[in-house]
Amino acid sequence: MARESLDEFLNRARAQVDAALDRYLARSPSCPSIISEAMRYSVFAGGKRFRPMLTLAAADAVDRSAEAPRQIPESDPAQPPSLEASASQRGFSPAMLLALPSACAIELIHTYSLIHDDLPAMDDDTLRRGRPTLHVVYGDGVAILAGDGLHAEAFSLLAREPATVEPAIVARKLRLVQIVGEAAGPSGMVGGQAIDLQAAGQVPSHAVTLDADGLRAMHDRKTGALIRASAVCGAIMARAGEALVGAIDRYANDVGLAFQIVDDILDVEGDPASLGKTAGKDAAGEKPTYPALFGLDRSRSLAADCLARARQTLADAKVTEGQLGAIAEWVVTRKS
Ligand code: GRG
Repeated sequence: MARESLDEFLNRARAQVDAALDRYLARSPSCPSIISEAMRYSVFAGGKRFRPMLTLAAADAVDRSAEAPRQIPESDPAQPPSLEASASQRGFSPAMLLALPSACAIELIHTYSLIHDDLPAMDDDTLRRGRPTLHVVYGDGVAILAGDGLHAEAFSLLAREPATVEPAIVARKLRLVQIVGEAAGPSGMVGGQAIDLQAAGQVPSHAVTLDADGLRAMHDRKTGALIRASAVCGAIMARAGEALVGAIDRYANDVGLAFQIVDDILDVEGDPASLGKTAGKDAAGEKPTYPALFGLDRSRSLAADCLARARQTLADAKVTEGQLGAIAEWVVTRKS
């Protein structure tokens, strides 16, 4: 059978992620409708779902690789609710189904980070994913609370799903809570965002100037950590051994760096209509970026180096690529 194209995989996986997010997210009367509406405004605003795709593709790749069994024997046949049943009919492997909640949890954290990043106290942006930012529509207070709500929902979801008392799966879920918490917290995304504020001169008493190493270190925390966690969660839920988890982590490290470099390039070159956000903001804010430090050509070649290293990592670890290679390539060649 011909291998599914990346587009086919993305369409299939996105549909499952969107359906699962809709099912998982609290709504009235379990929470006030204004919070439900605000969270959903941002979660369903048309994001690319890059991180959940990485989680699912990593789970699928591990499932296909020799080191892990193709089936997950300990999944509990008494448990699957209707979402899992329908996902299964659409060709999701058991490993991908086990990874789906963590894929969604990470998208919730990513969405919260964008909501807070857009606030006047942070990046002060009025356009995101082609629509007015959440605080423009609902005000700063509700936007802060919607971000807080998504953050908390993510950890509730990681603990809750897949709903099973199977000890091996419960142990993996607990490991994911730690990994995602560290990636999103002060050692990861929050720490990176703090450095970003300092570098942008928004904390005058603690301003810093970043050189190339400093820029890399900021991005490793701010965007890289959550991207790495996305892939690693998929691998762990698919029962990857430690060597394979390590390889997927190194692959995602390069993919995350490429993602950020390309994002910086698009901020200079991108068409605002297809970017869905305000282009040229980095330069306008005199932010340190790859094009600013290295120029556009060298930035492009740095991103291409990341792609080559990511592919080599998979080959060295004898990972059956599945969609992981194509996703890395998409990151480097995407136009928006
Ligand atoms: C507020 C704690 C806190 C953190 C915010 C990630 C972040 C930290 C800010 C986002 C700033 C930014 C635009 C970074 C560039 C890379 C990036 C994360 C782009 C947005 O991610 P995409 O392209 O967005 O996956 P979509 O809309 O497709 O989900």
